[in-house]
Amino acid sequence: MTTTLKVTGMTCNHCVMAVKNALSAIPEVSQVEVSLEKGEAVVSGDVPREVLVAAVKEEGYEAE
Ligand SMILES: [Cu+2]
Repeated sequence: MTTTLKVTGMTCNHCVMAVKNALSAIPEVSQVEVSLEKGEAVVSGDVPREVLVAAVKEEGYEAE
């Protein structure tokens, strides 16, 4: 299962890494691609969208 999230608040590669690490830390997540240009995170893994959104928000960014 792949989930695409709109992530706002990312301004540089550090932000991208922070979001990527936060999502990767979820055990069920197998792969994460984060695009700064698109403001988007594509997450592979059987994880409810709310859990992914919560992880991004915990890192200080907005996701929907
Ligand atoms: Cu940054």
